[in-house]
Amino acid sequence: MPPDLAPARSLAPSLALFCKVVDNYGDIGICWRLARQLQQEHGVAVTLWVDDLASFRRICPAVAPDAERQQLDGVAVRHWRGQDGAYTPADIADIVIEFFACDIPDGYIAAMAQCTPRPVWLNLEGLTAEEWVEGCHTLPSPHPRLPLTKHFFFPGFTAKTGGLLREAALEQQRAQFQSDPAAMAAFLAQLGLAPAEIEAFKVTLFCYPHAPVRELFDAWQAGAEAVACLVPEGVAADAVQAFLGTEPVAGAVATRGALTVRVLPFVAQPDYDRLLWAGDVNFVRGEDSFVRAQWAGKPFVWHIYPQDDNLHHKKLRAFLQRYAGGLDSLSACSLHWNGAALTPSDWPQLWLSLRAALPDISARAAAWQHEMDGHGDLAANLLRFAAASR
Ligand code: TRH
Repeated sequence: MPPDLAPARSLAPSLALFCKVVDNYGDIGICWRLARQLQQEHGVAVTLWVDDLASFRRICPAVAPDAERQQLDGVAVRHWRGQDGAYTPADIADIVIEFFACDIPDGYIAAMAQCTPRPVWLNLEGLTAEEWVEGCHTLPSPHPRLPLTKHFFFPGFTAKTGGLLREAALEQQRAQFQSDPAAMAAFLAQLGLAPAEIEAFKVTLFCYPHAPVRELFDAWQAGAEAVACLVPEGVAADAVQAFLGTEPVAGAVATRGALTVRVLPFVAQPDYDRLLWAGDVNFVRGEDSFVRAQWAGKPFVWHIYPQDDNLHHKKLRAFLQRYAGGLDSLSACSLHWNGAALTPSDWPQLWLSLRAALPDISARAAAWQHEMDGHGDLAANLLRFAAASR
């Protein structure tokens, strides 16, 4: 830990993180990851308030879906049932984080205003590679009535942002796993893969339903190389069912031509990392799996979360500009995968070009990791900012 982080431990003994699950698993995925890291690496006493325990349980099977309060991996988890409730200053944490501008209860805010000193209040925003983020990171937003100031905290890809979530031991765990083919094979076998699938070129597929999955399956099926496509249960369900000819439940598998599609159980977060480490190419989506794919050091194709008026295409291009300069096949594949290309999609050709460029794309993945490392990790950056704000 850098020496200038040391005071954060004593200045930030408690932290409340409020998470509203808007959609899918990324909201709770990010908050759960951050909560654990703050507790485990920095000794912060974290309370995670979350409104949807069922979604939480899919990425963390230890979650009890009916519990008002539970302790998980050293984190106090509270079921956030609504905006009502009475709070006193004794209930308020030293650092209060609202994720994605979710409205925290009025009573909690009123009690925050009564604290001495006042808590550090942050709005942890979504990840984007757009340049404007640098100007907005850490900007203050005074409360209209109460003596409180909230600050924006943006994750990001440059030194003028909060950086990316990354656990201190992650790189070592990944290196160990990837240098141990027996462990990797055992892990994949445990997920149900047959030896031929473990030997094949492995693609993990996590995307939104509108991705052109059928076209990609057609290209792989007609290709010369054996491809094992591993799809978590519930993902691209229509295309997977059409390929399998059966319900796409965990364990379902079919081979046509060169392609085997296998439905995997949804796994706990640490196992999803292992899956990405074992993949030869990873298709990821949203925010958290997108970042994990970057730490996996493997080539990846990102399906960005769709927004109105195709705002997400701008964000996709901003990322590709930072990441994929000189890697035309990766840019082309990414734009076509997201429906953002200006030309018709020729998936056999797009895939062949990407496949041929994998050594260059892998080299870029390693250089990118190194570059991102230089910005520190989001949890440490956040604590450093909080300590300086108190
Ligand atoms: O699930 P996502 O699409 O989530 C989000 C949310 O929709 C959110 O509202 C939106 O703002 C955001 O995307 C951009 O994709 P994401 O972010 O990749 O989150 C998935 C989480 O699920 C991530 O923490 C990894 C985890 N996961 C597992 O733990 N096991 C699995 O088997 C899989 C496939 C994923």
